[in-house]
Amino acid sequence: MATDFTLPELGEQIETGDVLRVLVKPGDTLAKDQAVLELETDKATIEVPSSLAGIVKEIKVKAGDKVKVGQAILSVDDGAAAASGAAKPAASAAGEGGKPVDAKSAPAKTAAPASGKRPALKPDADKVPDMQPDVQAQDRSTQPDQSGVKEDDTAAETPSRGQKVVDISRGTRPAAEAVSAPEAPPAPAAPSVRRMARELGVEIDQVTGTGSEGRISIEDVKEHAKRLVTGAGRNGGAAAEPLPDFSRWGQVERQPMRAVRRKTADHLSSAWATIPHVTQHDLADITALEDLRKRYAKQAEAAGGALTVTAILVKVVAAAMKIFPQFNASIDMAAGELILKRYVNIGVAVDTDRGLLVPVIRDADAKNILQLSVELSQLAEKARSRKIALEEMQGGCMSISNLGGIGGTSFTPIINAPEVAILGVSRARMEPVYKDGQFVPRLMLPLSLSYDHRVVDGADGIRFLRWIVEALEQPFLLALQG
Ligand code: CAO
Repeated sequence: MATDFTLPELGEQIETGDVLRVLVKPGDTLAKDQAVLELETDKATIEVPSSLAGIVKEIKVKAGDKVKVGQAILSVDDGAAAASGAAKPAASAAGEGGKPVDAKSAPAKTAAPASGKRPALKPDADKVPDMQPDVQAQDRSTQPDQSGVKEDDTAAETPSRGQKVVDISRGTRPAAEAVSAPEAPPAPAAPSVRRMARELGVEIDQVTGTGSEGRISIEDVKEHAKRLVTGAGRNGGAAAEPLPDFSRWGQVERQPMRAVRRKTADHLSSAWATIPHVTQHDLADITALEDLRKRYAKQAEAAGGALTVTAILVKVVAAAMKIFPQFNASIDMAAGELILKRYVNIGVAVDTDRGLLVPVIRDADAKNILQLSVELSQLAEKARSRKIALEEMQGGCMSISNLGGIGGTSFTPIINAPEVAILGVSRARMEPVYKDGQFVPRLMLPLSLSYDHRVVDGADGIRFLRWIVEALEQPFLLALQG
């Protein structure tokens, strides 16, 4: 009998994706957990594993299609699947018959099937420790293991491409390492409440539940949505003007925006419209630092990293955030509260062929520059090769955007909300600097700090930036105060 395989839950807040490739064709014998689709979502490329086994009868989507959670992807005749598919997919997040286990009721983050196994499509960066240096262990040790959820043991035995619970990358991820992955506890909410949150575009994890043990009700979700609307004034209430007919002036071509581009556009317009930005510029004399960087470059190389100015800046910015905690905050206008973070995670903007991605280095303050240079190289490579997981791009406290490898003298970076500041870096160049009565050639690095003026006053903004400049000019300051 032919059964439809529908697109299962992809993770919190992800409802759609663009089909990059269909990995099977009619007539193929499909095994349970075999990857059937390569999908690009807002931030990551994932492979979608099948919960069905059998003979592929019909493919219902094609490359370039936009598909939604719950949409039929292909149909499978399970009558011929005795060998590989006879067993019920009890350990899969997708239910029998290929239907996601109540896709609405079981968002990836929260759904742990009765077997205690993780649901199918949870993008979980913390499950990618194999790509990380030793520091990752230290990293994880700072995070509570709240999940108690384990990976599919079967997958651990036979880690074939299709069996990964979440295949953000297209490589294999040893499930044995994934077993130790910590996971945040699910927000306590009924399926109908989750559905409502999704429809309203509300992140269920952000909602405060008023029920017993923090259970979230529909009213809580509505209240949260109301606060978002009245408090944040999303997009400043300004509607875009209608576009003219450009073809009146010449030939034009319309191209669909890719998922990452759409997400970037939404995110940045919202940040630009809702955050009162101020940008301050300064110059750091990195002549001495450049000598040090060159002297120790081999050590970083031997460790598998690159001792670049960005890696050094991650360390400096992390140290500065500890000294100026108002930069390690988020603002909750609706509640009239500042949220101060006791961890320091730094996002680094990476230019990829899919667009801008911002992987996050966790607990950057606790890592040395060598460790950071290795981690940054790995994360940038993963971002560029589409192997980065969604969660590796979440939880940032402040971001760094270094365009200096390309050029430029200064720019005004847009804050990566809900963070409150971002450091832009332009191209270092030799400049004549007046020193001790004469002009001397010095290597000057232009820095541009944008901050949320609701949270940071101008005087604090320049103190923070000055501290960064001084730490770059006198690295001893890092050891002394950082
Ligand atoms: N000034 C002068 N030279 C710089 C520099 C700077 N600010 N930043 C980097 N460079 C140099 C590096 O030293 C390196 O030179 P060598 O090859 O001689 O060693 C070269 O430029 C390339 O550096 P890199 O880009 O490989 O390494 P990085 O760690 O400095 O940067 C990363 C890593 C990921 C930040 C960078 O590759 C990148 O993607 N930058 C773009 C970020 C972006 O798109 N921001 C915009 C966001 S808002 O629209």
